[in-house]
Amino acid sequence: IRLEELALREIRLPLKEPFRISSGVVSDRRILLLELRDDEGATGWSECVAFDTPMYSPDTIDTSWLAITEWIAPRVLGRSFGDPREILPALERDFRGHLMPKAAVEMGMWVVAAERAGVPLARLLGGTRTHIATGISLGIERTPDALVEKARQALAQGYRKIKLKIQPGADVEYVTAVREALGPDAPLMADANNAYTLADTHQLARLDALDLLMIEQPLAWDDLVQHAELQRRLRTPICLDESITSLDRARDMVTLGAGRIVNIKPGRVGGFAASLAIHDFSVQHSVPVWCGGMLESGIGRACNVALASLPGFTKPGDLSPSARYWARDVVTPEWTMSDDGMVTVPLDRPGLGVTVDVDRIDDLTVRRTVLRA
Ligand code: OSB
Ligand code: MG
Repeated sequence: IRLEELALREIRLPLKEPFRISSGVVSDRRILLLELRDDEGATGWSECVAFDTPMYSPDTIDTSWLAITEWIAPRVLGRSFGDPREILPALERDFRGHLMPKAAVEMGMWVVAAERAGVPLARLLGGTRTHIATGISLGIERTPDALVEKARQALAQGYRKIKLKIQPGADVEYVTAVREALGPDAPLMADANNAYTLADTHQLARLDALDLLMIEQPLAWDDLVQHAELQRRLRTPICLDESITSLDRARDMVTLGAGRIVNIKPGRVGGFAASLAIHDFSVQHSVPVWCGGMLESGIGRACNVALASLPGFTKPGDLSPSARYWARDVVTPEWTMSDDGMVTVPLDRPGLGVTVDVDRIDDLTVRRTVLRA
């Protein structure tokens, strides 16, 4: 596979409602999309999951744009790769960080490879599932009652996992209200996006009484050692998100006991090859994994759904349907969920499995640039 042309574009896609996490809020989603074309004319789309600001990881839309045009594109354009697994290593040599733009290019190359091979992306990756259990991630609300209302709706819609964003001042009281309203069997979890320190151990331990599936990334975004200390004091499993940026960090998590579950976001770890490596390692070590989300458009969602079809993804993913986020998505058909909370893996055509609505994307585009070999 040889990349001939790489187009970058930024679109603006307003979320139906602002999404608040402990470290920031997203409302008008700026999204960086890539269009790739190889030397035989096969094409593919991919999405860089970075946000407007470095509130989740150091990557942003603007630093990703710079990284792709200055350093990533020159390493892949016009160069032959036997397998998409060779791409991340070629982007890692003497080139630190910038995992989200690296991932966007790497995943785009997998999409092109799937198109060329005439197979669905999910199958090229080794996926075996046809339907994937879906969860919802609920942002921080102003009051416990407002959160209870959202959580009630989510349960009624069929979601198999309900994730509540928490922060100091909006934690035990909020989660308790939801637990009481939804009952003991509701599949609840919490995600703190780094809002706590070990000094908050006592407060976090109060969540143990609420029978959560897991607590996601309570401590610093790049920490493993303190999470290990915290996990020793909690009954609830810790799930790591921000801290797992590679297979090595997943190994460290297991070695240190820093967590018991991994949220895999391909954009966070440098793409599909790294995601597959973390998946395989986790299966070997009996660590459950699930696929996280980054408020992606339908393009990034297609990549996540394909990945989540692998056998080790045993917990529901943050794979909400298009209508949860957008008035109208950029793909057809839009992503939907059945009444029992399942998303169907599209296996009836090659590549992403959905049609990219280029007219809609053109309408939303605020800048575009084309790079050639
Ligand atoms: O931590 O998983 C996270 C959204 C923005 C930033 C961080 C996170 C999230 C989500 C959204 O939880 C998941 C989704 O795409 O629905
Ligand atoms: Mg998270």
